[in-house]
Amino acid sequence: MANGDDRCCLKEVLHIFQSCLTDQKEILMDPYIAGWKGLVRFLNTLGAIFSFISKDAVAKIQIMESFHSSDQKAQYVTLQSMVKYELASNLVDLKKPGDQSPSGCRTILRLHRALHWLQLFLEGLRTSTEDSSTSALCAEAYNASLANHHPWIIRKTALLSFYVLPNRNSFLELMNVGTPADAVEMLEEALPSISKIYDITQALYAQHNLLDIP
Ligand code: 1PW
Repeated sequence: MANGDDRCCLKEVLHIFQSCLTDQKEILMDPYIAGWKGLVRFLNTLGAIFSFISKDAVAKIQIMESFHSSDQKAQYVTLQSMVKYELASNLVDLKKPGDQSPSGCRTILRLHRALHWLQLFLEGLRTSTEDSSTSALCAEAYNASLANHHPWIIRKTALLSFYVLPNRNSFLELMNVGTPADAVEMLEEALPSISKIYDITQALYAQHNLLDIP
């Protein structure tokens, strides 16, 4: 569990995600990836069992970082510029990934679905009563989002890992923003940005028929 400098940074993470949004409703990729890196640090404070979940997120982050250090990095400044560039250059893998390395569009789609899970889970936590079960809230959020895209074996492992989540008040305290009530207030303030990021991404991917990239 969390201790010392590894203590949870969820408030900062949510603030980093807030900084993704531009006035033109574009999504900046640098803070999006930085937000995910923070989320991984947070997941790792939840115990070793969550490393199964964070491992895949780390792999996806690394793919995105390689685009950011490539010659084409200027195309990856915003989500919108990435989608435009990859579609125009025929880089989006509409068939199952084989030899070709995964596109940015495919990789972000996975993180986008996972962000929806986080959003639903934190929203559930925010609006739940003190005696609610964190693992049940997490499972409910997972079943309503990411689970629909996972095979049986991953669903089973994910649902099992939720059992180790601490109770609601301890979880809210792990967020390191003060009392559980302070944490709920922080979520109230931060979650609308996460939901905006989700909605903008969802609409952009729907517009370009990218929601089912295998
Ligand atoms: C406490 C709340 C936590 C919310 C954080 C979300 C982390 C999301 C990572 C879930 C990963 C589960 C295991 C990996 C599965 C991959 O097969 C799957 N990846 C995702 C992100 O769904 C699909 O990626 P793939 O195999 O198509 O490259």
